[in-house]
Amino acid sequence: MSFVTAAILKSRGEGDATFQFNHVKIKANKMDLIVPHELFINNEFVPARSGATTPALCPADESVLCEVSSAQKEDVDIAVRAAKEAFENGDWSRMSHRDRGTLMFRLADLMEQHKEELATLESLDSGAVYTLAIKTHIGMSIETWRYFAGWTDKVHGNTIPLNQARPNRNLSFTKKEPIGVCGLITPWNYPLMMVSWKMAACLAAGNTVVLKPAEVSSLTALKLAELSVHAGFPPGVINVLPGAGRVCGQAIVDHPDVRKIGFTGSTAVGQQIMQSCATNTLKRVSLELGGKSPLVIFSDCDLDKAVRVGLQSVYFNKGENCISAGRLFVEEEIYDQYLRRVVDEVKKMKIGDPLDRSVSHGPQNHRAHLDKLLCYVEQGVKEGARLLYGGKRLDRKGYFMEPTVLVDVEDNMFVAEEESFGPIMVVSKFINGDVEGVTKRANATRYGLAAGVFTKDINKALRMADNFQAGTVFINTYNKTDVAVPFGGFKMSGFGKDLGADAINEYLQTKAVTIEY
Ligand code: TAP
Repeated sequence: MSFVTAAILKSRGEGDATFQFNHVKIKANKMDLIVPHELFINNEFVPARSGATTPALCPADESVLCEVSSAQKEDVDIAVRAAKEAFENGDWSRMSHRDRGTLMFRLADLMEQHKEELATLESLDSGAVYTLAIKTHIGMSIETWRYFAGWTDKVHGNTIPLNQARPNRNLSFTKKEPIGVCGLITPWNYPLMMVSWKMAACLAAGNTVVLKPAEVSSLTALKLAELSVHAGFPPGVINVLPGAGRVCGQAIVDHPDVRKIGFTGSTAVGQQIMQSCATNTLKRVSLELGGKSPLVIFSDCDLDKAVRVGLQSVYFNKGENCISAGRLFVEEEIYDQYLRRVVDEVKKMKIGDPLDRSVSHGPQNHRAHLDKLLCYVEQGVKEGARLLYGGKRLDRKGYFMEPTVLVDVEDNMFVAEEESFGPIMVVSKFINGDVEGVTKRANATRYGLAAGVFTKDINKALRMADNFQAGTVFINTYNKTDVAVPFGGFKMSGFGKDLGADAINEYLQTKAVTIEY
């Protein structure tokens, strides 16, 4: 019997009364949600040793959804031990690559079956509008698991010609091996999707995982953990530890038995993590960090599309989008017209309960983030940017902010340089026909996550694509990501790729074997 057959037979499929765990029941969206809220270690939900918890707040009405266990250093030690045992001695370590893929496909199928539940939970916990959560937050997560499940049996090395030790001969070959226990640390903007981008690639490569999701939005990561048990993942392969970054995250980063960190979050924390990895245990690290992505709109574009997509480039997921267009550069000739049309469209956006299917703009993820965004607008106006629309918190319960348009932004202003990570369009004008000048201005940022251009002149578009200093470039579109396309930044937006074939390599190490015969 193969290991995967054994694992599946041993697995506690849905409805198996032997898999019991503490959970809360939440009624929402005409559903009864079963929500795990404790740490997930070695295929069991357990409270933090210290008993510490933090409340999970619903950003739409500021209510407490549940108390979530908060991992401390001692919990990290236990989880890493479980992950190490699973990697070195467990069923996972003996399973064939293809069998690992089978488990990942099973998990994706279960996610699909629980899609509405997952999307509802994501919406409640992060403020994402349900229609987007189902398509992007959850839909793309499922695709990601399937995409990387397909990679599990396609990882292989090379044979390499080398100098012979005559009269004998030699042969060298390389093997791509998993690294071991990997620590994954993720942000709150697309909670389950950020987890899936990293975890699926990491497991497809054969590693085991200790994940720390963002403390403010960890519920879908715990639900994923529950589903992984039903799918048949052996104990210790996936461990999920909600907790504070400076406590639980730092303990994962510092742990000597964690051999790789996959991190998505801010540049400041990424730098700190890289420093810790270098100083303490010299572990490998990949960093997906902040951005301030330029979008250049030429007057020879399809204006209807540039308005529609321009709005999406900023307000998608209420601006809590790493590749969000942080600056729009609009050619002088169409500047006023473009702004007029943008404001007309922004006024039509429906703000409200994210579970309401007609709503397109939900609340910001948490209170501290909303406060930061309001200060950001204030600072922009203080430095001379013109507030064309919005800029205020809505007078209702929940962390709602008006979609905002700041215009006439000069290059040296705070809002021209810093990422907002919120629904704030920052617009500057450029001189008619000044391709070189606008490219220079677009690249004058320490970040390099994404960039975009709208023009019907394909020569101009491709030249811009050549010259943008960014890991992702969009031409006459924006936000168009796909599980098969590598994703990651240049400059201070980090290094290492999520998605696509490149992502698997982030979680593999190469071993060279030489034989004499
Ligand atoms: P961060 O504050 O950097 O937090 C990211 C994660 O790191 C959280 O889980 C956080 O824990 C944890 N963390 C904080 N300090 C830590 C430490 N000392 N050691 C280990 N872990 C630590 O970012 P955020 O506010 O969640 O997310 C927003 C940022 O992420 C933006 O800059 C955005 O651009 C970037 N982002 C980038 C991408 C890509 S793909 N490049 C995608 C999404 C977001 P807590 O739970 O305590 O906060």
